[in-house]
Amino acid sequence: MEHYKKGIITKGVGGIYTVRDHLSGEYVSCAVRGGVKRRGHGMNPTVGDEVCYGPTGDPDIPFILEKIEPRHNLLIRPPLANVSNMLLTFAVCDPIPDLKLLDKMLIICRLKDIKPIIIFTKADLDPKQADKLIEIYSACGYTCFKSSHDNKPDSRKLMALTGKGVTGFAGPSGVGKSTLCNYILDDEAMQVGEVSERLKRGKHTTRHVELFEFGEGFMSDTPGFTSLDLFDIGVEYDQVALGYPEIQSLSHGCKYDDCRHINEKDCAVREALGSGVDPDRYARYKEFYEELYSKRNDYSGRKKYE
Ligand SMILES: Nc1nc2c(ncn2[C@@H]2O[C@H](COP(=O)(O)OP(=O)(O)OP(=O)(O)O)[C@@H](O)[C@H]2O)c(=O)[nH]1
Ligand SMILES: [Mg+2]
Ligand SMILES: [Zn+2]
Repeated sequence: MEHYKKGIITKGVGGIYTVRDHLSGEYVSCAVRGGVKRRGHGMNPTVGDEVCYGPTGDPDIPFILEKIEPRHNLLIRPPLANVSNMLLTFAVCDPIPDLKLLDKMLIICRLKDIKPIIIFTKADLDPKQADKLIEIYSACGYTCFKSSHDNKPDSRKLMALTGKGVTGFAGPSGVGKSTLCNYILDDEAMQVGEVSERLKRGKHTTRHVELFEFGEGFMSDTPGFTSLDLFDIGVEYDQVALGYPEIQSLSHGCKYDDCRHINEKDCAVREALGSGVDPDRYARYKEFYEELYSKRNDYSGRKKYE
């Protein structure tokens, strides 16, 4: 594959993929050869994929994907490969924040080795709720920002946090992901004195994932989504705590090494409810744990402490 060019998929619509060449920075359109999926071990080309591509001789579609490099990770929602950071975006209201979805995304970020950055948008609509949510999630150790019509996160601060990799937006529809993505790209372009490659979609529902150059890396606008099933994704009940750093750090104080923090005696996590542990976050932890545990249908070999 030495003679092929290398790049990253920035967009894929109707079987045609836009690839940004790593050396020239040029964008080219690529078709897919039937065999690429086989050679790529059944991988479907996905935005964020590192690829090799070569010429076709056909002026309509001048290039073709030859190979997909092994991935660091892959997300189904939003559909993105090789994600380094995720901007978990939730409105403080309109639509009301789906904190179950946020907590699920935090579990997935830990499992997939993705740095989560939480952004609460529409803070102008309910400033108190914004501050409350920021307080809860910052106390767990997460990096949080609030964003409103006239006060958005600084693009330079975000760039310092995100670095070279792919940064994806994730969150429900209508929370303001595209609005913020536009703002951040414009803000960056202004600061470096360039014309921005602004998303030209205004206030429309986003239909496709697309990567934009951001600092040394890429930022993706993505369509919103509402449902996410931890069981379908393959999350195990004993992985739920990965999305709850406050629970993990307290668990050293529990009487039992394998405390599940459900109904065990002398559980440091449950003793900290309302002080170190937010009761609503804990309720979601318990719900996810119990749901995955019963779906796994494996009650054997587990100690009961009651
Ligand atoms: N009040 C207020 N409204 C906002 C803010 N940010 C975005 N909006 C509005 O929210 C609506 C949805 O914004 P979008 O940016 O299209 O939302 P999205 O998350 O990209 O939605 P999808 O593409 O469907 O996933 C628009 O009418 C925006 O003007 C904000 O900070 N405050
Ligand atoms: Mg959008
Ligand atoms: Zn415990």
